[in-house]
Amino acid sequence: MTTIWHKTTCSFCGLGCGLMAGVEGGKVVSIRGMEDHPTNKGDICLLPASYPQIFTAKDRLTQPLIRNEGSLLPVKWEEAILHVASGLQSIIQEYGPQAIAFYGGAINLTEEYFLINKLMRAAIGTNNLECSTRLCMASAAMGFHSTFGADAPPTCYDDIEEADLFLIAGNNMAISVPVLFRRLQRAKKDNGAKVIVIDPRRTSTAAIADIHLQIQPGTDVALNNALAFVLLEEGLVNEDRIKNFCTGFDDLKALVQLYPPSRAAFITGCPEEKIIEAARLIGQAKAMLTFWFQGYHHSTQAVFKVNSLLNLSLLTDNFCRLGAGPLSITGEANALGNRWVGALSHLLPGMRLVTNPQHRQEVATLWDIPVEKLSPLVGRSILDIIKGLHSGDIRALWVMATNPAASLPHSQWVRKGLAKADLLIVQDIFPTETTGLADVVLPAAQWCEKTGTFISSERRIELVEKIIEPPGEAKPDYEIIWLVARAMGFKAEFPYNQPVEVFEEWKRFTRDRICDASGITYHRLQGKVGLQLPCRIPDDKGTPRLFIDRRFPRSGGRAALLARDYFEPAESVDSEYPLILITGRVKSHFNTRTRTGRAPELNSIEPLGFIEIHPKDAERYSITGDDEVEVTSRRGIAHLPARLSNQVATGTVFIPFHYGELLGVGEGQLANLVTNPVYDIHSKQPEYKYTAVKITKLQKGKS
Ligand SMILES: Nc1nc2c(c(=O)[nH]1)N[C@H]1C(S)=C(S)[C@@H](COP(=O)(O)OP(=O)(O)OC[C@H]3O[C@@H](n4cnc5c(=O)[nH]c(N)nc54)[C@H](O)[C@@H]3O)O[C@H]1N2
Ligand SMILES: Nc1nc2c(c(=O)[nH]1)N[C@H]1C(S)=C(S)[C@@H](COP(=O)(O)OP(=O)(O)OC[C@H]3O[C@@H](n4cnc5c(=O)[nH]c(N)nc54)[C@H](O)[C@@H]3O)O[C@H]1N2
Ligand code: SF4
Ligand SMILES: [Mo]
Repeated sequence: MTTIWHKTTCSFCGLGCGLMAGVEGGKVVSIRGMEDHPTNKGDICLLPASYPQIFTAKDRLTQPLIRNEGSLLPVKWEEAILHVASGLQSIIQEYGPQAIAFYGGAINLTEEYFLINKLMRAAIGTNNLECSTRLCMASAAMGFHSTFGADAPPTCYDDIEEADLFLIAGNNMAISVPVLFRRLQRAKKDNGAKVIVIDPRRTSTAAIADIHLQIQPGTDVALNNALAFVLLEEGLVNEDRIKNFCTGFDDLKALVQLYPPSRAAFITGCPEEKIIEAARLIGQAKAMLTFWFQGYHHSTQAVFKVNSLLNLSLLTDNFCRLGAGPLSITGEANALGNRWVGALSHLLPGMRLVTNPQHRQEVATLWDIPVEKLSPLVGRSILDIIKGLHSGDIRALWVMATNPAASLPHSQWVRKGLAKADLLIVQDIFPTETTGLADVVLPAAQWCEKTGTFISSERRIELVEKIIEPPGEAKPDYEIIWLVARAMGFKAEFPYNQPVEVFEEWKRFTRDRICDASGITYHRLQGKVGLQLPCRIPDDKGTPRLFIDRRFPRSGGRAALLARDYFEPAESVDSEYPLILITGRVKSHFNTRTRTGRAPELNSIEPLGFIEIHPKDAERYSITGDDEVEVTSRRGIAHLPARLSNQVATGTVFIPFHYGELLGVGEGQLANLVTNPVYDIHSKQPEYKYTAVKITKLQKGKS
């Protein structure tokens, strides 16, 4: 049989690698990297390579299910849609629109986020619209916004080959974005670029560092302020030049006086000389590119961490120049599309804000609704939605393409909340920890089974096309949304038949904004590599870099240097809970494992969870490798086999967060059984990377 190859884009992380999917007899049989794609140039990581096994997993959801006397039973689509629509309507009638909430992932299509935005905000009239971006990129978005006035990542991947210094903070890219890591390694080898890694663990990313600053978890702001101190102290900052395009210089200068390297060394546990050495490298770099990720965002100081890192780029003039600036990778495939469509409770479509009256007016005009229909009140963040389920203020929750029962912190509390909903609708492709709690399960078509757009971390918009049929009765999420909307009575507002119609409507919301997609059509993207937004007119080739004229979208046009004081994480270690738990990722699983756990090739690499313990700590607790360990926090208990490792420092332990109880793992390995549901007050992003725990040995390992 001949294989027909289709161009597509990876649906795992937000790097957005160009892929070729080989289809034979209506099945995807092979996935490889697209040779001439500018992002990955043919390279590919483990995850998409095994996707053919995910397509053929036996337990795909193929029929809508409704809970009846405790059991989820198959029903026809008409019945499921009617059930959802009438359930939502009766809750709106009884409790009002603020009793409804939606919670999505960040792997849906831009078109799908636009539709759910229209339904929630313009039709139902609530801003309780959230997505897993809250757990992932909300702090980057907020950091960008406060520092230079817009959530607009300014650099591009081609800056990698132009840089002579990579500053990588809280990002284990060797595991989480391997294609990017390899590109960076090549640039290091070819151009002699230097690497600084800031991470409390000795990761495989830190292994290539010229300087590894192995800080205590949560202490980045103190470190960044000390780096700024040295830069200023050693005359590595051109004050006059910086003041031309930045505000706040004097305030920042005053604050960092409180952070001499000696004090930062005390707070971070990182030797003073190393901090000075790193600052000198930063000050002398010709072009510094900075990367950061969840080591920053999963913190109650997340936005301050981002601001204080952006300060370093601004202070050293490493901004808006070839090879220089911040290059934050987004977590999931369409996390940037999700942000730009406005799928968080404080946003409106097209990089607009709920609280801005002019933005509300613009959106109301575009949707042709009275402006009063758009609530001026910021909706609930996802953890506040869970609180609302507990209190009874939220009565219905619609979940699409995310698995909150496994991925939110303090999962027992989350599950109790989800179970309290009068109506829990869960739209997924597989049975998950969350579908298990649902009143209605809606089977969705997945990547390659539907058409729409993704926007990658460098603002590149790509078309991902339908190349195979979804199994059984599974439907694209966009179709499910417009069917529910119509059944709720919004027929005129949701007249769509094809995603391209939604895309064309969305484009109008982007006009003259940084996310301007006016020059994009599906036709322009079809079979080709995407274009970088803004792309304003039909023959516009896109915009690789933003703000090259050093005019920022803040009043006065200058970026903000922000003086951010360090404070401690929300909970602290003590004699009862003496260890700091960090949670994160392994190479072979993606998030809650619903897809990677179904690819035998991937699953066999790390089929079970584990806890990494430093050999010295292990000795202290008489633990040897493979021993079963009980991990207890102030909220819950998990059980995991021990893995002794020098990757973690003494006093810290690490658990990968992927392991819910399904797919042969069983109860007890989920990191979120013990994590803390507290968040950064600015971004409302949870502190997944700092939990005080104790460990005890349960039983002797097999070996
Ligand atoms: N294989 C694989 N790839 C993935 C994913 C996956 O699940 N599996 N998920 C995707 C998604 S959604 C995301 S968001 C990304 C996340 O990608 P990353 O952020 O790179 O991954 P994490 O393992 O969550 O955390 C990164 C690092 O932060 C460090 N860290 C912890 N606390 C601190 C701190 O206080 N300061 C500093 N500086 N560092 C700290 C941890 O030790 C860890 O090495 O990966 C994406 N790619
Ligand atoms: N302790 C701890 N917790 C964490 C983290 C951590 O580092 N530590 N990381 C956090 C981060 S950064 C993130 S991004 C979140 C991720 O948390 P989640 O969003 O819960 O993770 P996923 O497993 O990616 O969930 C995606 C879901 O969508 C389904 N799906 C896939 N394709 C489609 C589709 O086309 N349509 C529909 N309807 N469904 C689809 C999948 O089967 C899966 O159930 O977890 C967060 N939780
Ligand atoms: S690095 Fe990210 S985008 Fe590229 S192939 Fe791997 S998961 Fe996909
Ligand atoms: Mo993420």
